[in-house]
Amino acid sequence: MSGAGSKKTKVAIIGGGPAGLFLSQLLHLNDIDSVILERRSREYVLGRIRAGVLEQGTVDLMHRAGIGARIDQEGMIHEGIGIAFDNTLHNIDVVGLTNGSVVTVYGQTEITHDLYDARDAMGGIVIDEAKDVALHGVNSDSPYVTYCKDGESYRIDCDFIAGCDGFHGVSRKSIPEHQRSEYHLSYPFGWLGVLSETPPVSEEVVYASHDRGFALCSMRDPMLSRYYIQVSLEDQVEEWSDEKFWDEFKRRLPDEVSEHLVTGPSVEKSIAPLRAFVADNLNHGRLFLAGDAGHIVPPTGAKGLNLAASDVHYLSNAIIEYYSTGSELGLNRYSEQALGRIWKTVRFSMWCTMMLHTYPGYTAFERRIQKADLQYLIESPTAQMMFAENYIGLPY
Ligand code: RFL
Ligand code: PHB
Repeated sequence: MSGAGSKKTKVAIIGGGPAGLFLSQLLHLNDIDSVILERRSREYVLGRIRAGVLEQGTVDLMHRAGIGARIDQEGMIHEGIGIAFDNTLHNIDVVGLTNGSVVTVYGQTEITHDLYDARDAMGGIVIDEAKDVALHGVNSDSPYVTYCKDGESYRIDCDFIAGCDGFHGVSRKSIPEHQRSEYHLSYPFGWLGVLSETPPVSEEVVYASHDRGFALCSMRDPMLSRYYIQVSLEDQVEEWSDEKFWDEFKRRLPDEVSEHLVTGPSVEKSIAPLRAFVADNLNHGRLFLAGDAGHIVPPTGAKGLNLAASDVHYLSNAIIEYYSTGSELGLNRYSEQALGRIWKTVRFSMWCTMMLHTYPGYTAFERRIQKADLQYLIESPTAQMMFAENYIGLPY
């Protein structure tokens, strides 16, 4: 191709979110070089507010990637979780039900920071504001990617391409449609999320079901709260003044929780639609999909980032095995192995979503069944065990 230059690397990674950064870091620690191509600026990527609840497997992956020091200091260990309905708060004793397992609250923004710092310290190559990224020759032994930056075009030859570019990325779409099988489900509502520099209303994360809609109390640190409410898909974020948000949020929480609510100006506010999606093959020739590029779960249950971490665990191991032994066994198994855990986690996220949200058009009968589901959960040790086992994260 004509253009400003070409490079060669072992793994071209599309997307500099957590999946791409984790993968590049783990490969580098095993002397496997990679180049990350990220469409956005670093400032934009580091400014995104997203996940907050991490399974132990994700924390372990951070340690494997050499970025465990800050989460060990600043991560908030959570031993239980609150479920609220009918103006009452119930606690699920996650640590007791799982022989000592916990989750850690630590923002995705902080993980991304830690990963960028580690990549910089090791001289990792992350090309930001890479435009028009395109994948070529994924079914050949010599794949390559092309992109433009500052008006110049470039080519990177590689052994493998990792598609870590999220749901809207280019990697999955570069697989011919007749060779893709995808499962999609859209929910008739979204989540309005607010970040506020106020002390969290509860020590635990609280999931609240209310006739007016779902609400969620989470946090980032002792002076930073992260709250969500279910909203209609037609709602625009501009329609939600801070005052309107706090008012609605408060109404959906039990009195014993809302009486502790401290309100303040929002420092971030956004609406995300809820969807579920699985690409039923994460491998096409030399292309491997990981994270949101291959699947999306509705955020009830806090699984999206955690699934990206388990994908990267499997994929990094397979690539490391290939370069150290020449075996392609792990690479050939990657899609099936990752999808086994993904489908079970999609199931859990969808069940949580179904139990906790109000659905337009639901009959009184259907609402009663939701309540029975919640009642059963807080009364039955068996149901709580199932919940806790999934919440801490299924084994890798
Ligand atoms: P990302 O983070 O979307 O990163 C993909 C990156 O690829 C870039 N990109 C491209 N680069 C080059 N060329 C292109 N053509 C490109 N197209 C896209 C993008 O700019 C981006 O930087 O995907 P990744 O790495 O797979 O990570 C997945 C997670 O971000 C996601 O699953 C979680 O945030 C989901 N999620 C949660 N997950 C949890 O585990 N726990 C939670 O508590 C949790 N809460 C949430 C969430 C997601 C939310 N939203 C906004 C969807 C709460 C919310 C509200
Ligand atoms: C969050 O802290 O952003 C969060 C917590 C729990 C969820 C989703 C998001 O289920």
